Amino acid sequence: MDDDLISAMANLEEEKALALVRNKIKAGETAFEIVEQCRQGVEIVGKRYSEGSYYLSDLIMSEAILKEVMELIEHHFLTNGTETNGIQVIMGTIEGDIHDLGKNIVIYLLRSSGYRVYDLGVDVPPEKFVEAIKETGANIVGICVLLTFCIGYVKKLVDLLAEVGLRNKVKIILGGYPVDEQVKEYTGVDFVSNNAVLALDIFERVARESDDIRRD
Ligand code: B12
Repeated sequence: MDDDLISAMANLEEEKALALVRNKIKAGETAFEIVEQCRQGVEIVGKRYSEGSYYLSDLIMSEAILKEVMELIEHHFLTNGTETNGIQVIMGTIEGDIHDLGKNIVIYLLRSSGYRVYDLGVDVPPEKFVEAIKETGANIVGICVLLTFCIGYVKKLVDLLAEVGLRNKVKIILGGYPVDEQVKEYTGVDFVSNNAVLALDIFERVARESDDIRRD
């Protein structure tokens, strides 16, 4: 994988990044490959921000560029949205956290693969996830968390699901920059992923291996 797009994203070179994306689409790279390079670039933006060489305005700029990239990608890889595999998924960014670029990418990839996704948005309290599960009957839940101090709310959601007797009826997939095996163990979720390719693999595996997954 070339790292030209990764560095254009990291250096916040908007025009260059968009031109590279257009070229990569023409050259036949997949949406997954392009998104992953952008994610790696934006990860460097985050590192520079925490080291103090980038400011909040730079985070905002990286958001703007990534949104433009996603528009290009959606335009080129758009499916007609009518094909569905009937599998229902609830997605949301957990309470206290408003990061949603990664969540929206995963939602886009899921919808393109035929999933019916209910997007609860950002800053979603555990109770709202539970309500949505009850209302829709969906039994796959995707949660996004980027702020480490919000990981506790994910645990709160898992505990709440146990309390109301729903924990065994749903599979919970947690995604976002800080998640790893330790976070999985602490929160009690079923799977974790910090990249889009692995995320889609997990959803496919859960759908394949669970007979009682809710379909339309
Ligand atoms: C862009 C950005 C912002 C944007 C967010 C815009 C938006 N609409 O999302 C803005 C400018 C608003 C922002 C605000 C803040 N941010 Co910010 N932000 C980032 C940055 C640079 C990139 C995040 C991103 O979009 N990455 C690109 C996407 C594609 O990657 P991703 O989110 O990881 O998603 C991928 C995977 O994780 C996975 N995935 C994601 N979600 C899901 C869900 C499921 C179910 C699955 C399976 C997979 C999955 O697939 C995705 C595709 O590959 C990160 C740095 C970083 N390393 O992540 C900091 C970062 C997350 N932010 C940080 C901070 C501190 C903040 C602020 C507190 C700053 C401030 N002082 O105000 C606020 C918090 C606001 C809030 N309450 O949430 C810190 C968090 C530190 C920590 N330990 O908690 C980071 C790590 C930067 C840093 N190094 O310091 N931020």
